[in-house]
Amino acid sequence: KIMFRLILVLTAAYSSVLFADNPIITDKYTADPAALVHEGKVYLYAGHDECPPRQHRYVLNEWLCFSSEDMVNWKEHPVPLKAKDFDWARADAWASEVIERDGKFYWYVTVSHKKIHGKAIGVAVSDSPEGPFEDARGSALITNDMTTDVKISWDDIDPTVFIDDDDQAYMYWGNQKCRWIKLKDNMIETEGEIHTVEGLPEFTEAPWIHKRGDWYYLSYAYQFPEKTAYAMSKSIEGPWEYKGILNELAGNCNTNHQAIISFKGKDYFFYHTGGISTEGSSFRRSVCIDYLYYNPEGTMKRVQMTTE
Ligand code: FUB
Repeated sequence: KIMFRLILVLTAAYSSVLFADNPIITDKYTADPAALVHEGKVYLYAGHDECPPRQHRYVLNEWLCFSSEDMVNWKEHPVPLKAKDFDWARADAWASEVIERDGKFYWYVTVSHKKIHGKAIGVAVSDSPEGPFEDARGSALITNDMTTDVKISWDDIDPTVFIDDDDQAYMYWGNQKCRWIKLKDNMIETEGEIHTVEGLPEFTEAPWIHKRGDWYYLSYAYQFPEKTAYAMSKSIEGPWEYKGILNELAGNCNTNHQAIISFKGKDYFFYHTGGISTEGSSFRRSVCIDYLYYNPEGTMKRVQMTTE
């Protein structure tokens, strides 16, 4: 009987080592994943949740970078960017995304502005996806006073950047309203007007743009607590047609922030949950990854969140 129990315990321990791989990073809290595929590797960029014990608020001072060749083993690259690397920023390393253009890597980030009340969007640049990164302009790309129809101070957050087939770059972002603007070829200046996306029901925040075949996809955090919903379009500038829920509430966490990529013939959905936190979870989040599947007509199947 003792032997039988021992075998059971050993089997359970072995299984958990082999299969319990969500969340993917377990030695620190990681939030707001953004993923980049480059030269046979996936780079994961995430905010570092550092909320002190017994407190319940967002404390993020830096972003982290990890890479993997197989989506199972992740290597951390030492702290490549902090909110304070932007001289004009006060704090708050909120959601971000990295994109490559002509051999340079541009990291679009959300921070709090020192002088202009509210959140702002900045951009850092590096010659390598692993950094080191430095502020690319010395000033914010978008500040809270540029969009005055939403009366909260955190409506200019969560940038996602996409380069279309004709090489025109676009940045989407927002909380409560989803905005977009063109970027100049240098990737560090905006071009033209700020637009507001129509037709995204209950848009909260966290837009992510990706393209597959002829379809553009705009996924976003929906309601609060957040699910992930998405819309599709035949053009990056819309109109967008709402397609429904892509991911349910992320476990014990109020926010739900996704990134979507294809890598080595498979599609992946990155998100965060409060998975490994023992003390409140909305402020101690952990990045998870699950497979993403498409239907034949291009819509996306609802994500099955797993612990594997
Ligand atoms: O991590 C801070 C904020 O929480 C992000 O900018 C939002 O997307 C939400 O996840």
